[in-house]
Amino acid sequence: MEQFEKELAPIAASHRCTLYGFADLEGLTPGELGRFHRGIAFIFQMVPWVMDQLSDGPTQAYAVLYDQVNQRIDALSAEVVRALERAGHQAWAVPASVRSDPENIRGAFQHKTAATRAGLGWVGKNCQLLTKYWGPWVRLGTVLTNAPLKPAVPVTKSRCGKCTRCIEACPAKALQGGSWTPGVDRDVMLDARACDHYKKTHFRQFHGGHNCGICTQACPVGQKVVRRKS
Ligand code: B12
Ligand code: SF4
Ligand code: SF4
Repeated sequence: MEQFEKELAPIAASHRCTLYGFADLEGLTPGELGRFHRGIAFIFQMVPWVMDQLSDGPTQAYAVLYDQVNQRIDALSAEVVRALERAGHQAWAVPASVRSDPENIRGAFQHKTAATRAGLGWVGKNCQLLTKYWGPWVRLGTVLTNAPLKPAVPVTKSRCGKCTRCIEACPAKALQGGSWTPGVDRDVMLDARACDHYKKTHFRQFHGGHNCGICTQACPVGQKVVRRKS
């Protein structure tokens, strides 16, 4: 595994991946993905000035960035799968943003699960992954594998404290106020249908209603990034 780990660092850097870590996913991968007991979780920071302009909804700059970062996530994941296969392992790249189960509004595997298990951050009251440094101003990627990677210590606690800024900011009243613990039902934090409906009715011009980010912009942990950069 040492050889693969040496190869991974320059591959991740060449796609401008901000952070990555190894996750123990034993028992967490459903159905046909059950063969994969490890994950590599990737974090891609978003451009601060673009994120800071989302207080009234998505912008053209955000829609473009969303596309570009998704392409970088998928390109990095594909290259990492190839590197793992060359080393004799099986691997599968979770798509950056594909709703494979439209009925239940879910993907095939949740990037946030890999990220918390890889010790990279927690799920906030905005139902998004926050890192200490970038807050929720990040997008995520995941490669699932059966390679015996040494996993990090998972994050198991929210650091949101008493803050409620994202809940107050959401125009759809989709954020429910619940705090995250590993395995808690999504509904405790987010009414996914309300969020989805709001985006589709108000922001259809941006990727058919897949963009919003008002709650992401409002987060004080994200806002710190702007203050650090100015
Ligand atoms: C479907 C989908 C949506 C749906 C449902 C959202 C949801 N939270 O489920 C809707 C349309 C509402 C949506 C909206 C948005 N989305 Co969206 N979406 C997805 C998608 C494609 C699948 C999510 C899914 O499967 N949900 C099912 C539920 C059960 O899971 P979840 O909330 O994602 O994650 C849960 C688990 O990870 C669990 N968990 C965490 N750690 C652990 C540990 C253990 C042991 C266990 C058991 C569980 C567990 O906690 C979470 C909450 O319950 C993902 C991509 C992906 N494959 O992950 C992007 C994704 C979640 N979306 C993303 C974003 C940015 C958005 C929006 C801001 C829109 C935009 N791009 O402008 C909004 C934000 C809404 C919000 N406040 O959360 C990002 C989130 C980035 C981040 N920092 O977290 C993702 C990860 C895409 C990406 N590649 O970065 N989205
Ligand atoms: S992304 Fe969803 S939860 Fe966040 S502010 Fe927009 S509608 Fe509300
Ligand atoms: S706005 Fe506050 S409560 Fe919401 S995710 Fe950020 S720190 Fe947590």
